[in-house]
Amino acid sequence: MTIDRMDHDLTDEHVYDAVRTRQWRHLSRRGLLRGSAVLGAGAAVAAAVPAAPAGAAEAGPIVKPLPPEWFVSYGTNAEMRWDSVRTRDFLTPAERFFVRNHTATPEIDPAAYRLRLWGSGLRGAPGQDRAVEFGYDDLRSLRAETVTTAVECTGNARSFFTSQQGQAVSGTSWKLGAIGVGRWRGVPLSTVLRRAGITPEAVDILPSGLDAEFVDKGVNQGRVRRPLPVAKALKDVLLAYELNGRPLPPDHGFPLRLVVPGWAGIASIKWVGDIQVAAEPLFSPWNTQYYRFFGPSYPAEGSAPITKQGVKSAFELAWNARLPAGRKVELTGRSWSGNAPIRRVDVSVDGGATWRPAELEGAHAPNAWQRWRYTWNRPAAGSHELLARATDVTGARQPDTTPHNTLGYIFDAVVRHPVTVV
Ligand SMILES: Nc1nc2c(c(=O)[nH]1)N[C@H]1C(S)=C(S)[C@@H](COP(=O)(O)O)O[C@H]1N2
Ligand SMILES: [Mo]
Repeated sequence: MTIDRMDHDLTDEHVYDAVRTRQWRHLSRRGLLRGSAVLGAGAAVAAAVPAAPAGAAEAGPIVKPLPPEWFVSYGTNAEMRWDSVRTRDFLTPAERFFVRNHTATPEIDPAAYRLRLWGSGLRGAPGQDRAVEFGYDDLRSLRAETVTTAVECTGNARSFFTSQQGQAVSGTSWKLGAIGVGRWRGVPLSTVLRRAGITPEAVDILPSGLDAEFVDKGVNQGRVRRPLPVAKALKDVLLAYELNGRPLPPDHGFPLRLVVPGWAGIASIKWVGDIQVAAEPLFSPWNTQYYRFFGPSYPAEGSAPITKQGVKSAFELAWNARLPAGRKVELTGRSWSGNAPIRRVDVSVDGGATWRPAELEGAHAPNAWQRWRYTWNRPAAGSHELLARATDVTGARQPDTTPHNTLGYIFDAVVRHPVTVV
């Protein structure tokens, strides 16, 4: 097998996933995956995931309060209500940040916590256990960096496949609230990898969470984990221990999580307990089995892995909000794109017949959202549908419909937001 990594920019999520998919298909066709030394211990099989260090008890699906005025709760997951967003706050407060848990928030004692790095991509005598550990205080004593970035679930807006397009999808029925923008502080992953003795031969890392193993339809998929290329890991990934100036809340990864700017939410592994560093490509169900498009218009084994989040917009309004008739109504909202900054946002207050530009507010921050406002002049009493359609600087614009995929990923079409004017 040729690993032609020199030809590709692996810091680009799309390129990385395309390259690894090709390798994965090649290896599976040749039957090289079972018990294979090619892939190292963390590859493919859940049984190869090392035991978690001590200190991870389960605290409950979600620990923080979920007041109904801030959240719509789905058991292990909870989305932010857009009408709870305060227009003046660019950042999402930690207590209002959406939660996506495959199982449940674990309770981790920071005094017992260790981050363990191991694998064939670390320096050490061949055949020896090349493992390096860091405690919580060790990590906090290293030079810190701060990064403002969104974390968005790839299934965000999934419910609109059904409500707008009449299509069946599986997974949490998110509206548009499975996104938040935080100011994350922590130690650059590059610092920790270098201290652990990463070698020039290392190609992939595989961070695993300390939450319980994920069982999906009777199959134990092991700990939540998804590989990252070393190129991205060394570029701008953070091992975060703070969100918006306070210690990470338990639900968002306390004591330590990855924050991977610009990549799908699943890359930002919470409660990270160990990181395999490998001189070979790594795979996990989260890049071979999930995060692909399945459905009639895709190959039976699924599309290439999904990476870009698309362009989306949301009004800072309740679903079926009631608005006053006969006056000026200030509509506010936000738009964001997985590709690039937002260039313009157009709003329609007549169900999509006519459009006018919204006024963009504030400077654009990379990997975050663009705020905007729009004045609706004296709406008439009755039911209306409000639409917002964003375009980013690459020219990517929200479409009217999104092609169906059965796992309901990347709904990027314009959302029709119902309101009643009284
Ligand atoms: N260990 C672990 N990390 C995880 C998850 C998880 O269930 N377990 N969920 C992932 C997914 S799918 C998303 S969208 C983000 C959500 O981050 P948040 O709950 O802090 O908003 O975390 C990711 N990291
Ligand atoms: Mo997610």
